Amino acid sequence: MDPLPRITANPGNVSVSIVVIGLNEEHTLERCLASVQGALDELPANIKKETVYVDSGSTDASVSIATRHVDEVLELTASPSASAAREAGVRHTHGEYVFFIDGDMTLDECFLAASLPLLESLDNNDIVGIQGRRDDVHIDPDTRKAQGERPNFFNITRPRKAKRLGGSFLIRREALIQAGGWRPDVFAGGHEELDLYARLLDQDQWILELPIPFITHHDDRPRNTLTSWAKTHFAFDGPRVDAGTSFVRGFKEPFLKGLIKLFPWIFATWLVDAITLSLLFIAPLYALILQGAWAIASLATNQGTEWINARLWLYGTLVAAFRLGQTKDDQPPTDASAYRTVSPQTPPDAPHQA
Ligand SMILES: Nc1nc2c(ncn2[C@@H]2O[C@H](COP(=O)(O)OP(=O)(O)O)[C@@H](O)[C@H]2O)c(=O)[nH]1
Ligand SMILES: [Mg+2]
Repeated sequence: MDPLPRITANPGNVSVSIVVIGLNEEHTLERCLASVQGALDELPANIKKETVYVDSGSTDASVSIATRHVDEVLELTASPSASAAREAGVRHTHGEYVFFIDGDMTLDECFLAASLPLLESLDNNDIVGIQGRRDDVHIDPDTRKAQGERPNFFNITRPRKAKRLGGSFLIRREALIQAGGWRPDVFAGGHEELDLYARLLDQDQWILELPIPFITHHDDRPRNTLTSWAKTHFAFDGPRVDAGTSFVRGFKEPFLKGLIKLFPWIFATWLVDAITLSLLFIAPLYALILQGAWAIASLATNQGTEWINARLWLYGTLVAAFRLGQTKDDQPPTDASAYRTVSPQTPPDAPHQA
């Protein structure tokens, strides 16, 4: 395969909607929205563009910053979550393609011009979106200075089907809607992207990952202390449990096939664990050998992280299963009643030429 797919198509009269979300992102939002505009400016003029920013009650200058940069600002009045915001953005826009980006990210100016014509020209139905090489910068929350970086977060060195989805990617609207869109009750940091991606994969649709400049994510969460690690992995209301919720849903709804495609090693490890557990009673030595062999196989195939993750995710899934058994599984509203338009500068029923 070529290192980069060649772009031969001349994009026709397609339309793209940019959905930016944020909650108290005044430090990064201006840069984010300017970078989005820069990337839109690189697109051919015959592509229709619309931009929407969705907020959920920011108490800082986010909303006023956004009103200067985008076509529309929506404020969610119910169900404040990143996924609810993205879903509201989807429902309020009309482009055949939707591009998501978080207010704490900046976009490379070439990404849309490279990815949109390519996605438009792909006629295989199983690739429905594109993401590029994401760089992360860790920001000290107090000083707002960069503390460190993690370039190429997903380690993309060649075009491939994405293994993970972040908060930013380009996607065909039709595929997104068909998969059921964003789940408003899956929370930020709680793997809402995993939840969506598993449903896309369940319908045999993938996001293509290209080694091209894409976004920089400015992450200002406190990190790497033992407490933050423990909280991430073992809190009853932590992301591990939220991810577990997607697993439980995957079994119930089901989009299990999508989850297995995303995490084959985790499911295989669960199976091996189950066999080990049964063997423990009849032939303990074989149980040990099986676990040892599986651990070695995991390391040898670079699946060591998944081998550990399997146990963390089992924890999250068990807690989530227990939770869902107790609570009603209701979806917060994301229709028009759930948000208000702050700056209706464009007619809501038609994408417009930027
Ligand atoms: N509108 C809206 N945005 C949110 C909400 N919660 C988080 N976000 C935004 O969602 C994005 C992702 O959240 P973040 O905390 O950075 O989690 P990350 O995915 O781990 O980087 C950021 O731009 C947040 O500002 C929310 O309730 N409403
Ligand atoms: Mg973030």
